[in-house]
Amino acid sequence: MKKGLVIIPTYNEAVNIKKIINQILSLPNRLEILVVDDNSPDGTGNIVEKLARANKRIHLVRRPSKMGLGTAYVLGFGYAIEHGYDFAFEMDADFSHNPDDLPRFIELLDEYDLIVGSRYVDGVSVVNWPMKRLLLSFLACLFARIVTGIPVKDLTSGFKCYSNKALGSVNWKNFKVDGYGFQIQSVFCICKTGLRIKEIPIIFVERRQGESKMSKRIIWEAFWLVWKLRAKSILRRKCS
Ligand SMILES: Nc1nc2c(ncn2[C@@H]2O[C@H](COP(=O)(O)OP(=O)(O)O)[C@@H](O)[C@H]2O)c(=O)[nH]1
Ligand SMILES: [Mg+2]
Repeated sequence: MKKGLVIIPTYNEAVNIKKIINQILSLPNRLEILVVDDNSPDGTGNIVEKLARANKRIHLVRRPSKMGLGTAYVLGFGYAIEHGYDFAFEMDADFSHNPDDLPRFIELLDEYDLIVGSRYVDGVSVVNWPMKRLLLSFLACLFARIVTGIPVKDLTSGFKCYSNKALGSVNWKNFKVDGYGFQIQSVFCICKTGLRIKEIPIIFVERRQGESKMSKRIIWEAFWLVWKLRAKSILRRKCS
């Protein structure tokens, strides 16, 4: 069986983390989990530390302060490469991404190097978002797709599975972006290497517990990034 890692960045996810870890561990794929916690004031790190002591499939990296989603993923990808995992997932702790979807991604790894869980591939599959947020996200993805020319409908998705080949094809250390920008640039870079990408439908459910950490700064950062990536494409510069 291939060895897979699910990377979950956390900041104040004490209400969700134990439940999501247990659900992932109960899947037949024998996945391992890496939580990257940024010293969450609500004690998420302590909960995971306790779980990790009792189960070797759970790993924890604690950082001293909130350093952003982008660097948490870069750390996780480095960990996956260093420890010889065959594939790695990006996933939120808040149940917006359903752990029961993970096997559907894994089945496609023989054919594809990046599998993107998509809200916009089969119509729109988002539950519990106000119309304004849905429109903003949908239009942002459309805008990013048109400007970058990358044929993926949900470029800001944070539910993705990378083969070790995909992880090794990108210079993650040069990524300077967070949140949505990180998601867009990761697909962009892998697409430019010519590796195979597949989008599969997921049902995205807005978090029921805890708070979103996305901000206006992260949205603006992604807006400017999209134009930078377009320029890189035209000038045939490296993606990162
Ligand atoms: N380690 C770490 N995790 C973060 C940070 N910001 C957000 N997260 C986590 O990243 C995931 C996605 O963030 P979330 O707030 O749900 O964003 P949203 O889904 O776009 O509303 C969640 O598991 C958060 O706990 C951060 O600065 N550091
Ligand atoms: Mg979320």
